[in-house]
Amino acid sequence: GRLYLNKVFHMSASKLFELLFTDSSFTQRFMEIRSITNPSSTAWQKDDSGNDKRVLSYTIAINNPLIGKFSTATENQTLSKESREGQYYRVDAVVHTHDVPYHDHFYTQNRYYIIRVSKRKCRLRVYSDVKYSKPTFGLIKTFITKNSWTGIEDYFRQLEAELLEEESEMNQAVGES
Ligand code: YK8
Repeated sequence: GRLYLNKVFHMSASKLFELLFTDSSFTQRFMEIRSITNPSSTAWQKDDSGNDKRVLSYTIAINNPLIGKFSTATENQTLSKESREGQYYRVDAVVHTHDVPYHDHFYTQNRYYIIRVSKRKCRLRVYSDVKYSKPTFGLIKTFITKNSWTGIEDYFRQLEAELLEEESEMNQAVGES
């Protein structure tokens, strides 16, 4: 996968996990900014293999005259059993967009790592890959891949900016302690 985000934040690893992977007010605000509507999610639940899973669904705004205005999306998240509370979290997120052309040909695989640096610092790394579930050739493949990369890059650039904003608000509230 390609590395889209690699950044140290001044907050604990468990705090960052909570912001990104629970129904936090941060997630709600970020979705609003991204024009993501109708969100719903299942609770984290352990599966047979010992990983935790949840499923998110939402509608994203696309606003591309060639592709459409909106698409529904489903995101299957897996929190690896190798994760260690407060130390290390790995979440794999598989995103399917259902209402775009060739939607049954491709999906996006995002891998999030949250790694403790110190008590109040952690690193976030996000790798992303466009995957093909059907043979896809030539122009169509180029078109899908380019569109996906642009969309993914933009999304994680904004996620980083909003997390930095959240971080500075949090640390102001706590003071320099
Ligand atoms: C998640 C990757 C591709 C998709 C989109 C598809 C165009 C297809 C063009 C073909 C619209 C929130 C994206 C960007 C939609 C948004 C997805 C988000 C940002 C027909 C020529 C949604 C992370 C994520 C992953 C993949 C993104 C899609 O948390 O271009």
